[in-house]
Amino acid sequence: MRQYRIFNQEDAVAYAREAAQLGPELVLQGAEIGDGNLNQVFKVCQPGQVTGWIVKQALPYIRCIGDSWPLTRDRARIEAEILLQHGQCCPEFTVAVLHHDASLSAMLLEDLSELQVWRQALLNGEHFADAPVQLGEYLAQVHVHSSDFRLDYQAQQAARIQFANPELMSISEAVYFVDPFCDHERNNVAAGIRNDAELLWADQALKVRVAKLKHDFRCKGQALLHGDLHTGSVMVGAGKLKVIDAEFGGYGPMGFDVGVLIANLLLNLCSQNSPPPQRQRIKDVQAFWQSFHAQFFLLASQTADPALAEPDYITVFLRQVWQDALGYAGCEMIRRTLGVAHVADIDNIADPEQKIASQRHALALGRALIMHAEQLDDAELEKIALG
Ligand code: SR1
Ligand code: MG
Ligand code: MG
Ligand code: MG
Repeated sequence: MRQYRIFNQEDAVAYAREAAQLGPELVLQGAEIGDGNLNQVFKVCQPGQVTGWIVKQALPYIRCIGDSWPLTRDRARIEAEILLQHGQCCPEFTVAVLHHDASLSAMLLEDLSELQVWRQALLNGEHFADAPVQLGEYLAQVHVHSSDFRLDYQAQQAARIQFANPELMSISEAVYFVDPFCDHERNNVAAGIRNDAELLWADQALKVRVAKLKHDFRCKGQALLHGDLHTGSVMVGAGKLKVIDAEFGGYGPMGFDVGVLIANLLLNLCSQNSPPPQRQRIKDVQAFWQSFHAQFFLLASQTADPALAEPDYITVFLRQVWQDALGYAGCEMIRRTLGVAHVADIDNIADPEQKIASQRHALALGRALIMHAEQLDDAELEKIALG
């Protein structure tokens, strides 16, 4: 068992050298490149090389808040185990974990430097046409393979225990379903939308629906979720896609992952001020859902349990996943506008009036998704998203 210490560059290089069995003669350099909310991330490579290895280490607190918000380091072990599990179900689209060390709260990951973060690509106006379809395939694979559609009763119960992630999932519960729906001190509400936020906080019908989504998030343990599937957790390149950052994973409703991804595409839509990229985001959402639906249907039809394999049942099941997803998408849109963690798509808008308009758009669309989840199919989404 190693003694935990917060890595500096030299520590990260030493860990990578040992974990990848690189030998003492190889010259390596390390640099901290993390821009996420939680962890340290180092890139380790040979001088002059573009690609090397990634070292990710959990701090004993939330990085973006500081040591006033302590957090279990065991999240690194849990994340590594979830990524390994997802990698078994869908190696093509899951980042490879090459090594992990629970005592150091560290893992060695494949370096994806040839890819870029999808959120950044969207901000740059770049279009990766395959990404929504690939993500639909990824999510169907990881959801079906960790669910009742593949595991028998005992195996599914054991998996829920094996991948229990109570500390991180209770943070999600707070930042998705509690803080943004009240005047919480953790919130980050821009002055220009304070009135809009107060109207939302007084909306009793909305609160009842959010209570149901929150309750389901805790009780509806359908599949081993990624748990934070926003466009910053997806790396894209020509024909290639990898999903990273599963520290918020654990058993929960499938619609949560589906909805978080949809919401982040719609948040990008809200940040745009011209129809063509807005329409493209709607098409991305539709392509993602249709891909997820088709792949899920195929995989679920192959389940050993004849009741679950019944096509009419799978259709009903997926209809409910879609409705859940719209509700969770609405929560993600509202929490990324009022809560502690925003998205660059909207926060980076330079023009103050356009930024407020985008935030209002996100709040209104988020609310509509939660309130009208039962009435909307993916074709009808365009009408309410574009207003
Ligand atoms: C306080 S943690 C806030 C958010 O950061 C991560 O990226 C997750 O999205 C989490 O909800
Ligand atoms: Mg990240
Ligand atoms: Mg993350
Ligand atoms: Mg807008």
